Amino acid sequence: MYPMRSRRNFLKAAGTMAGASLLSCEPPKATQSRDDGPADYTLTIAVTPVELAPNHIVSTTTYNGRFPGPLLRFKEGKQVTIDIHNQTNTPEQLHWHGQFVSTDVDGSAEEGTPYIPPHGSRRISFVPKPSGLRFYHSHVRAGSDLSAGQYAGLVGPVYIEPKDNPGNYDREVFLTLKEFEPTLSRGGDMDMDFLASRTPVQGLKDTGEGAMKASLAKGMPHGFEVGYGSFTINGRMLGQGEPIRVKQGERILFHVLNGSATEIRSLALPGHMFTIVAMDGNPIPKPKTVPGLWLGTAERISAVVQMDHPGVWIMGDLSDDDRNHGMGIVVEYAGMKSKPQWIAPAPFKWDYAHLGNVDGVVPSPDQVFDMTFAKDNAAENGFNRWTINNVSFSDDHMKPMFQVKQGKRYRLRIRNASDDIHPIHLHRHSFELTRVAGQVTSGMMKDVVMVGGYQEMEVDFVADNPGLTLFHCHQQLHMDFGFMALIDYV
Ligand SMILES: [Cu+2]
Repeated sequence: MYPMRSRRNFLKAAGTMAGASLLSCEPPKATQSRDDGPADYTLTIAVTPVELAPNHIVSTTTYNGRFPGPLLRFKEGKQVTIDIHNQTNTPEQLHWHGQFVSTDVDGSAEEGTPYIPPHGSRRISFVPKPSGLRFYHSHVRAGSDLSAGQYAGLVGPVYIEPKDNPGNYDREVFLTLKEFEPTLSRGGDMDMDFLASRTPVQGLKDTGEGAMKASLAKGMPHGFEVGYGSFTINGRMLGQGEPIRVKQGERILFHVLNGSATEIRSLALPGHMFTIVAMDGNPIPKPKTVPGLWLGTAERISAVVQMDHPGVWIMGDLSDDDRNHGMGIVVEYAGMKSKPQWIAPAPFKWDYAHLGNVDGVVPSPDQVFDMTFAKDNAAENGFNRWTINNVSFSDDHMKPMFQVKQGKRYRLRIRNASDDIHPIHLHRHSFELTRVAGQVTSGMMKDVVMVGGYQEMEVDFVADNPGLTLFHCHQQLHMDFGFMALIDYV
């Protein structure tokens, strides 16, 4: 075993962290993977204050006393050792989202990863891959406790440097979008119509609406939803942090992470377009230029913006309400001083299929797994209970739902019999989008994708990382109330 860090050393480390810029990275120390040597990185989980704005300070659980957690820059294929200290009273899991790691370090109790015990530590080592924008976050069940899980400040970006870097940009800026001060409400969720295909599949709609009608007829209220009091980019409300200072002609590669526990986010910059080069860290077949971005919970987008429209602008969420409560950051051209301006982009639809190859051809899967998602309104103490193929995942229902063999290709044929959009996530593997709401596509590898209300989707994955593998909706309120399934290698 390795010695615990002394409190004095921790305070010293925390002080260094607090002084670091939110947009800068902390370079790794010398790589060292011996059990008794120093780790490459140390992450300390503790309840700390986070200053969202002057005189607007929240107390929440963070990594290294800051939000977001420090940007970790790894090199693809080069082993890293990380010490994780848990200074809270509850067991923690730290999930390496989007990486092909083993179940021992993935950070999912459902797969068998050991917890980081309360007031205890764990040292882990793994080989980072694949390259691109990944992240780390808490992976514990919050349930009705809105201080736990990803409702807390337990989110931080990871960038894995590719072995060769062909990037055509001047510099990188990392943006983590995240809300604070969550509360429960019963209003029902807002309808969002940004996805390209909105024509519902009639059979799914009949099922979903029938179930909801029957529940309401029994006198059930609508199930709880979560709302937020404050909205931030890199932990600061709009106008409260340092602006992003740019020069005319610069090409900036934005790495955008939706670190929300439950929300779908959007982002636009008046007078500028985004050229998407990677989704969830994976290069897309051909860069595509769009007027704005949409990201489901846990999705990431890497996009280049050519700075060719001088001014002082608000880069922010398309929702006026959320932007006015902080979801934005100021972009300031050199030499320009004025009140930051927001101008909404012309309406546009978010079309996953067109970000991939629309006429693409994919290998036939060895086997197809059907999955139907459904909501049982307010069935669990007022919370909606979620099912996959009529099974609600819980401590009593953890049996793997699907079996795979190493090296085979599998297709998940997904049918969403609910009106909610679900950002579904597969651990320890990437999947290829092959059909989105009836439209064929190929070449886009992701680890989270939004399935529209009453819509269908097909994604393929190759079973290339043996061990229990968790599939779930990344919306914390959904995953915590049954929306999970395990896949096992046989
Ligand atoms: Cu969901």
